[in-house]
Amino acid sequence: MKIAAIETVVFDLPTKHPHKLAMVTITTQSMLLVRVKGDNGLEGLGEASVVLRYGSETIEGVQAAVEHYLAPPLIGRDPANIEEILAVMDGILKDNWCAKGVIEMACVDLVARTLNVPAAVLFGGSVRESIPVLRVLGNGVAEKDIALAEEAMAAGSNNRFLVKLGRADPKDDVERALAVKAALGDRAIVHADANQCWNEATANWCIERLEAGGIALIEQPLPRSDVDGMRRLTERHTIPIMADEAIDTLESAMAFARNRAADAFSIKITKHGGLHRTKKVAAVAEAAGITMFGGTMLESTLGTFACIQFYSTIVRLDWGCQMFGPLLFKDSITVEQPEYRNFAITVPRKPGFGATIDEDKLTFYRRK
Ligand code: MUC
Ligand code: MG
Repeated sequence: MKIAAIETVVFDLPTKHPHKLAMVTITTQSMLLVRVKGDNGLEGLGEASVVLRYGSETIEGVQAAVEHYLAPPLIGRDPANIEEILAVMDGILKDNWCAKGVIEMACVDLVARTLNVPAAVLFGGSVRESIPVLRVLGNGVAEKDIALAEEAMAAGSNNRFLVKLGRADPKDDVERALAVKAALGDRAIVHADANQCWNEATANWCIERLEAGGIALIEQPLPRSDVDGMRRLTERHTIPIMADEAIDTLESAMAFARNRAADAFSIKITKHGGLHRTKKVAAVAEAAGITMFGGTMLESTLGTFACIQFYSTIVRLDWGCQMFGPLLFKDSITVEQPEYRNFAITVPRKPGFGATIDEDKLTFYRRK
């Protein structure tokens, strides 16, 4: 099979309520749909979702990188030769993980659909039928976060939550996270994510209090480049420390593994530049005894289907996944909707990622 065409569409999905992160407040999330068309008449779908100031890419930049640089030399190549596809893209642009990752994602979907197997089969097969799913609480106000968590628990969609910190005064942040944990008690697991906002002294002060108040895990407390600081926090505190922004390339994952600078990694397909590269990062983590979390970049249903298909193959996914995007958005651009049940998301068994585009919805949400 050969790649006959690669097409892109930017679309913007509104959220049900503002989602406040340290970097940005999201009311509309911009995503890029990539369709890789095979000469066999089938197409593979990929989705890139970008959170501004999380990494360095923008959705318009990802589209330009795909359209102008990465896609043209891939036409006529076999999408099953993923290592070759990755090498060709690396020969054209440095980094640009999101742009490379979304093309690779669509190639994987196309190959799996052509073989008529779920994409998980290409990554060793699923080791679970559903994945416990954490919901990020991004209201920035304890009462609203608690109300949202109670609603999610009553609906059976989530009993794991994450409080976003790093935006406010550290003392207020800690108070808010502890208020959420105190209200939910033993009924829920609560993580905290500082998205690189603290220095080491602040992190030590906050982590001691968060741990004492029953928070289960601390994500990316320090700036991404601070491997030594993350190692010291990991050694000093009993509560698990997770690396997120700090690990993107295989080399950065190796540096964290070698230094044991985290207890856990948040892995993400587009952050690492595709499913194959994410599997390599997972292998480094596994070898170092580092557990994993199936992270999100706030994907819509399409990207969510791709992520859960892949995450179902990760053996040490001890922290479950964070694929709550479809619960935050008002609408979706796929015919199929993910199933959230028993606090977990079901892994579909359909060919590829198991998602098809609702063309009317895409027409409505595509950027004009
Ligand atoms: C993260 O884990 O930092 C993107 C959306 C969200 O809620 O969190 C970020 C990712
Ligand atoms: Mg994070």
